[in-house]
Amino acid sequence: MPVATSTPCTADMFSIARITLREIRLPLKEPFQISSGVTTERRILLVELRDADGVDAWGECVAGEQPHYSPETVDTAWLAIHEWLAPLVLGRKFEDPRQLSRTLEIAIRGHLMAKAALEMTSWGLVARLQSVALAELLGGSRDRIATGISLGIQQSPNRLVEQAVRAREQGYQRIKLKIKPGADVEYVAAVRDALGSDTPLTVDANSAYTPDDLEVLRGLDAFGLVMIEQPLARDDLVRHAALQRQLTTPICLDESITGPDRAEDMITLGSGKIINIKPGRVGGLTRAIAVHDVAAHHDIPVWCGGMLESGIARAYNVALASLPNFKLPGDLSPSARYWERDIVTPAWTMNENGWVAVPRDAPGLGVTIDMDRIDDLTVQTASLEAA
Ligand code: OSB
Ligand code: MG
Repeated sequence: MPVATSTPCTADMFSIARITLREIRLPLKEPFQISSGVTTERRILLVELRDADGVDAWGECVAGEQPHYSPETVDTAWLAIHEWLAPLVLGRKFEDPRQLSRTLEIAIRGHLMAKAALEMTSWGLVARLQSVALAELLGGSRDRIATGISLGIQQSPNRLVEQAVRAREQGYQRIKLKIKPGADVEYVAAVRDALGSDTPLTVDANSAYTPDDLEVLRGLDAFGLVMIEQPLARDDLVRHAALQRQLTTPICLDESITGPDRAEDMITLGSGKIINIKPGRVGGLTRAIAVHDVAAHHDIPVWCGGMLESGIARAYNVALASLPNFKLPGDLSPSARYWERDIVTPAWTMNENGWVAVPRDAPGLGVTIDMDRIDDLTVQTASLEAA
């Protein structure tokens, strides 16, 4: 039987005729250090999808330059999309982005950030095709998102205190401190002392500790932290569960939660009490919503994490964070925290009380791609078309 390639797309279907990959280099205003490495300039992989009628949408891969946070990098994601993922989706008719998500999930192991880049952008495309705001397409109900800041590891406790004080003045609703062995209790104590007991404070270790560090981690219980994020290894839910039983501070998992199954495992084992959702980390928005739903079902609050992304990925994160179980402030800092000039207009802003507005009035992402800026920053491109 001939494959029905001539069937026109119904209103709900979409098809990708062309995928364009671009790498840009976007310098950070100041270096950002986490336990596993420092970033001074972002190499960012951008994705543009276009359907046969020329309707297009932009998205972004959150992989970093080095495999410090996850095994994926800009270069592995470029390879994965170019060689394996693009051929699976180009020219195919999909009923919705969820079907595209399943197609990638079934065929290819791993490469979640590469998959997410295509999958998320397909939501952007469908939002354009259906003339709805992305937040509405995702089922989000909020019109503003509480925002926190993530402060990188500093040279001294004093430097960190200065940054934390400035962040509070700017209105951030929660302050997160990156920590690592040797830059933990003393730093957190200094910040807690300077800010007083009312400012919501959290820490993020990016897997820098082991169960041997129990006494240091218990030392953090003294500071009334809202959570301690990802203290142990990414693939170690069992030891996180043992650690959680020894701590009063809730553990939040970031790197460990790669999809809804890991979220269920965390809940079953008691490995943590809060989940940081990054759609790029879990393979896209379909799976991010599935993690959100699993957590909601078990009364586990979630919040939206960040990956030093540009204003393009920020649009997807803000739309996702408008779902009801995003109950804690997200790492959704405004453009000016990271960049001299973002690659979208208007730039993302936060008001003086720490709220980011969810675009709801315009179809699609709610921001415009700054093509001049992107052209200036582009170092390589590749275009793939349906056969
Ligand atoms: O663990 O949340 C993290 C940045 C890079 C890699 C990992 C993380 C982070 C952040 C940044 O904390 C938050 C932001 O984008 O502002
Ligand atoms: Mg984290």
